[in-house]
Amino acid sequence: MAIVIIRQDGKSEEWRESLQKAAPGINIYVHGNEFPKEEVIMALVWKHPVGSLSNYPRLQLVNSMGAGVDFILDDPDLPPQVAVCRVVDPLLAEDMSEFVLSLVLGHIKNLNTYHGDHRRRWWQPLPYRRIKETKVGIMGLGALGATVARDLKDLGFAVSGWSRTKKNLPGITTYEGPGGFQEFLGGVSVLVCLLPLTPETQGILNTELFYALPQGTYLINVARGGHLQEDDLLQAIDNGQISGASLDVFEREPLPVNHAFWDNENILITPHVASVTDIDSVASLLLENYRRLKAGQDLRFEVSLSRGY
Ligand code: NDP
Ligand code: OXD
Repeated sequence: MAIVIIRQDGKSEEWRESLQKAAPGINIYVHGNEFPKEEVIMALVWKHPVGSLSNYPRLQLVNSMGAGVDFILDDPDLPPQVAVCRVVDPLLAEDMSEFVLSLVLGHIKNLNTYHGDHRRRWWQPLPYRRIKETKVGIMGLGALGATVARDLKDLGFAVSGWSRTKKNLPGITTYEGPGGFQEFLGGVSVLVCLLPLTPETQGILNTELFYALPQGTYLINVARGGHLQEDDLLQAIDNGQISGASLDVFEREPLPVNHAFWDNENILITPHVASVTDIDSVASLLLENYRRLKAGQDLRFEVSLSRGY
């Protein structure tokens, strides 16, 4: 029995070495190399090539090497009998929280605008906003969203959150389901998307949502590019309904060089780096799932295939 690592970013060998060091007795292979394919029962994947999973006739578990599983569930060659798991890791949540906090603070203190002014040698003081005057709305209160919400609240931000099912998070005003959505948006001056990408959340950042927000709300999308209707955002920024956006994720990554987002001064682009899985931090979780799979035990952080997350 064995594990295969499938990713296309050149980091497979680094992952294999770290995992192998943590578990010398387990056969861990890298997709694309020569090895007996029928040994593989678990695949560790990150944006794997479509079709690659069908090389493994005895595959039982596909474990995302990140928090999201949208790219796995979208794979038409995902064998129907396999379980799908994902990474939930305190360090991943901490990193996300620090990233979102940087973006929110940068926005309320006008840092992106000053960066542009600097390039033009413009000296133009702007009014700034204080933490205690800022309400941040978090879409998605899961492993990442709940941590971000808690940390922002602890710093003195007013925080509201929206999820599918009811939550009880101290100091955070929570709303749930489609019925709670409009109320959740009320009074928000920064909106953060931390939803998983599912058929229900695809395209949720759209004109209808933008105009349900207070005028001048700032958008932060650190979830998936598929949540955002890109033309709707450009229009809402042009009209002043949305004051600007920080975007870390895109429909097409890398963002094509001729994309309109690059030229928009109110959009801050980062290359999908909000929170990156740390090998050492998740090695034990991934190896534990392999052992559980072999022992026929419940897997950790298995996703619901019907719900899509
Ligand atoms: P979780 O599955 O732990 O949390 C998802 C949250 O979204 C839950 O609170 C869930 O509600 C809520 N949700 C799901 N569907 C709906 C819906 N239809 N309506 C309202 N709420 C909904 O995910 P994580 O927090 O671990 O990760 C979130 C996403 O962040 C990942 O899927 C990934 O795409 C992205 N990500 C991005 C990274 C980056 O670097 N940019 C890094 C890591 C992750 P409920 O709690 O009720 O189930
Ligand atoms: C993830 C990501 O899903 O990095 O973990 O986007």
